[in-house]
Amino acid sequence: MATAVRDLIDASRDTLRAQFRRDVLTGLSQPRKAIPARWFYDHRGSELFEEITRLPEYYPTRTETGILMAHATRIGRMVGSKHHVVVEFGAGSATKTPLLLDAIWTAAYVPIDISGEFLSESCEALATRYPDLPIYPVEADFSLPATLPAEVASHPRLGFFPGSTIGNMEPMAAADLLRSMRRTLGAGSLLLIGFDRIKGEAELVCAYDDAQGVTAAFNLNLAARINSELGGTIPLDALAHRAVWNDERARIEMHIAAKRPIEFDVCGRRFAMAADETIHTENSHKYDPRSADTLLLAGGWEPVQGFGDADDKFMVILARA
Ligand code: AVJ
Repeated sequence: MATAVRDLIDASRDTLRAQFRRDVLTGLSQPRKAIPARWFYDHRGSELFEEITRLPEYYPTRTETGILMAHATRIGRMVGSKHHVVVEFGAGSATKTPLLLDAIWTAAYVPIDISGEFLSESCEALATRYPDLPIYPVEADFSLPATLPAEVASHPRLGFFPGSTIGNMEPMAAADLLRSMRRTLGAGSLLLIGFDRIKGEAELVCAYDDAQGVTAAFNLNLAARINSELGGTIPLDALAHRAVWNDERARIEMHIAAKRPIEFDVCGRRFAMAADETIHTENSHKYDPRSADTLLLAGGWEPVQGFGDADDKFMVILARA
């Protein structure tokens, strides 16, 4: 690898480390401790998430995949015979992308992801599978408006935002993100977006507190990461995973709870947690068809057609800007 490229990667890693440090120190200093969910995804965290998607309790991934497979032909028909540029937000490992690329006419594929490393890996895999498809990866934070490569300017666009990732955001931030996507893609564009549905509390809690403890490991990995990357002294054996349904906000919350009173340092600063006090680490908002439509409209997207599964667990909505 050229030295310049390596320097760039090192520089972006430094910035990420600085942002992690700032988010953790700020988050632990609040009266209600909270750390943004994006910090779950270091290498180990990404591996654990992949493992989560295969758990028997974690229905979203396999349900959404089933919906995309079952409705591929209809989605293709609705998108029409014009070649679209597919822009995937937070593409990650891009495992669901072929389901869409096989269903519609694609002029080019533009995955936007904050992790350049992950991005180049998934692009390589897609390039092997679609040797004639132009791919333009964009390494960027998908919550900020991005400039699409000039090469794709002349084609209509289809945004792809699967996985119910939108659920990680509080409604106001989710509407902001949808508006930002509208700006990136332009008026008249299409968006195919996944939403996890509101369902019985027991099923939801199990999906975020599985019997094998993979989700617990995923959640607690954040504390281990603080210790190893920020010189933390959090006693990991004093922590417990907690997943709770917040009915008022229609969301699953994940917390890291202290089993006993603890004190620890992070970056030379001292913090304390009382027994049962928690660090709020994730929100996963759930929607019904109406609340999803309302959110899309607030973000500047007109729902065109919803696609679901037989058990009403998950939905994929096609919308137009
Ligand atoms: C990747 C944000 C969609 O909220 O279900 C899985 C992350 N957290 N188990 C979700 C997650 C715990 C997941 N999203």
